[in-house]
Amino acid sequence: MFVNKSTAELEKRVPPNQKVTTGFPVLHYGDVPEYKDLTDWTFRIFGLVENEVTLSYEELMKLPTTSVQNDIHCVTGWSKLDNEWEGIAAEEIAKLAKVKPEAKYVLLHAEHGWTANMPLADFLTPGNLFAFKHNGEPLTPDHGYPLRFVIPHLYFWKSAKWVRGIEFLEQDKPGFWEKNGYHMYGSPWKEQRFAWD
Ligand SMILES: Nc1nc2c(c(=O)[nH]1)N[C@H]1C(S)=C(S)[C@@H](COP(=O)(O)O)O[C@H]1N2
Ligand SMILES: [Mo]
Repeated sequence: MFVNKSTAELEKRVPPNQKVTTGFPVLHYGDVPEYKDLTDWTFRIFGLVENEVTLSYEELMKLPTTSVQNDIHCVTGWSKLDNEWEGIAAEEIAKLAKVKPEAKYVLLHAEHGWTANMPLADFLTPGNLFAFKHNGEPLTPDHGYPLRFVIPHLYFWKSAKWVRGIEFLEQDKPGFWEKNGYHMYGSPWKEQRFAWD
């Protein structure tokens, strides 16, 4: 299966107790949102910012875009290597609202009230993006259409699908899975799967 990759390379790229998959599993809680069109869709940047911003889909799509390649690691044990994503860099979104110096954490808000938390510094790590394409194709509804966050250095549950906003906070606040026993930070390299890890 790993014909093109040496064992040494895989050891470096695949965190402990993860298995590489060539498929793209679909995992989430609740229903896949359905959109007739995106005229009512908005993306809200709020919390500890100088200017709160609400973007329409059209406005969002006018922002500069970026492409990145990365590996993703789901807490259920699969990793998927060499994903190509196209979207808007996390820094680009933060810049729009001017984040206040007191902000130290972010909470991503997705459809149906689903949330995911992470430190601001992790959110801003170069390579993170709000993606609208995966491997050259628009995101499918299952994988987060029209927009999902991607943060490859944390378990994939932090990569909110159907993301609708970001809140900047002074204190860390558990998101959906974090309230349900998952780790507040979630590093796959340290195997921070559950709250007690
Ligand atoms: N809005 C939302 N985003 C979510 C989730 C969810 O339940 N709701 N699940 C997370 C989990 S646990 C994983 S592993 C990934 C799965 O993404 P995929 O279905 O594209 O593989 O999405 C994450 N993003
Ligand atoms: Mo997951």
